[in-house]
Amino acid sequence: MADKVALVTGITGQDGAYLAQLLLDEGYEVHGLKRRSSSFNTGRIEDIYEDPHATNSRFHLHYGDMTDSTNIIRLVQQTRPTEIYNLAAQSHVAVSFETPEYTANADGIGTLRMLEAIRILGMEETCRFYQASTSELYGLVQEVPQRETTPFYPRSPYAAAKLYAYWIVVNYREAYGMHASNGILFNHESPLRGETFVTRKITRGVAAISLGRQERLYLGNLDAKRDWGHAREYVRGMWLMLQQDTPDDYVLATGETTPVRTFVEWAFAAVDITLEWRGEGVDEKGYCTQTGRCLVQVDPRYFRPTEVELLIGDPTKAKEKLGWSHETSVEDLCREMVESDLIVMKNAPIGKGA
Ligand code: NDP
Ligand code: GDR
Repeated sequence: MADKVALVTGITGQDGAYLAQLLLDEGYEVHGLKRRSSSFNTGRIEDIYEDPHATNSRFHLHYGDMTDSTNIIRLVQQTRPTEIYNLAAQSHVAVSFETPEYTANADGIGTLRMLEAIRILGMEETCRFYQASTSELYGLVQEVPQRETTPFYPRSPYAAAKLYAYWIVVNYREAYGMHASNGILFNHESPLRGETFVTRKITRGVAAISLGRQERLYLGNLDAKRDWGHAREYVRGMWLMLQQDTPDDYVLATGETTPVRTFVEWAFAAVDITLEWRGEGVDEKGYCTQTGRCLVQVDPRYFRPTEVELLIGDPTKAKEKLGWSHETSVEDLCREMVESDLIVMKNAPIGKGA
């Protein structure tokens, strides 16, 4: 059996794809939990997918679901991981208001199921655990910049579920001496970002508009501010947390915040379109070109019942203890995403969605 065996939940998601590549590069045997889907859901990991019939394959996918304890226990028993990265979640904040019970089950209790599997199998001393915690825990602003000691104030069913997950990780660490750590990650994006998160929605929309394939982009709250970094850099921080002698909780962030509105302007600038703001509302108001063509309109359907207005993280602890810091600026990230979507868009029709 290999020395370094990782089990990654959420391997088909943005972070799972980058983390799987990093772990393979670091010499791990990688097992991923994927959900059964009626269509292919492995697009992000196509490049690292290995034929299961190949000998010496170090990459293995297993069907599973965070809501199924039997599956999780069996998976941990079969794969005997030395490190578990728990990334699986219903991760869309707005959707969590529509599916609060499912979100609590998958994101909150799902984390408990994974920790219990380690305990039931007597692997507390042999298996390290990473939990995908989030800056959404901070919610309503209590302090800026937000750091590990800032009080939490969740503002969505998603954040409340992740709050339970955060504390159950802390509790299992203290109660059973497990090497379990929370990464409190601020927003991180990439060309692999899910299409309905705001950055990707913008960069896809901009690519489609610039190619004449879409008339207009409809968005919600343009005044929200986020601390956006590059996902590839953040998964390295996850891995570093599990390489420490002692478990702990860390903020990963850039320390800079940007309004959604500015991200929109940068994205259009990347395709040489200059926009001017003509106020919110319907008809020809919103972001328009100088000739008056309205390209971005605010649609209240994308407003959330409770919003997180401002996130800006303080990554000092991660820098000092892990030697981690971000590299890519948010403006470069935006440009990379637009350029990638232009390529994607030229090869595939645009879908509809939030
Ligand atoms: P994604 O939404 O891209 O990926 C989520 C993954 O979880 C997918 O693989 C998805 O499978 C899987 N999943 C969802 N529900 C279940 C379930 N019930 N059982 C098993 N698998 C499930 O998220 P990201 O990669 O962006 O984020 C990874 C983790 O980090 C999430 O927990 C997220 O909440 C958290 N996080 C993300 C941040 C970010 O900015 N990206 C910031 C802070 C925390 P499928 O592909 O089939 O849908
Ligand atoms: P967030 O990311 O809620 O921060 O959660 P998202 O990109 O969905 O929203 C960021 C901000 O943009 C505003 N917004 C819109 N959002 C979406 N999705 N669609 C729109 O049309 C739109 N218009 C404006 C939102 O209101 C919000 O203020 C992400 C997820 O990855 C979580 O899983 C993770 O925990 C946090 O980041 C950190």
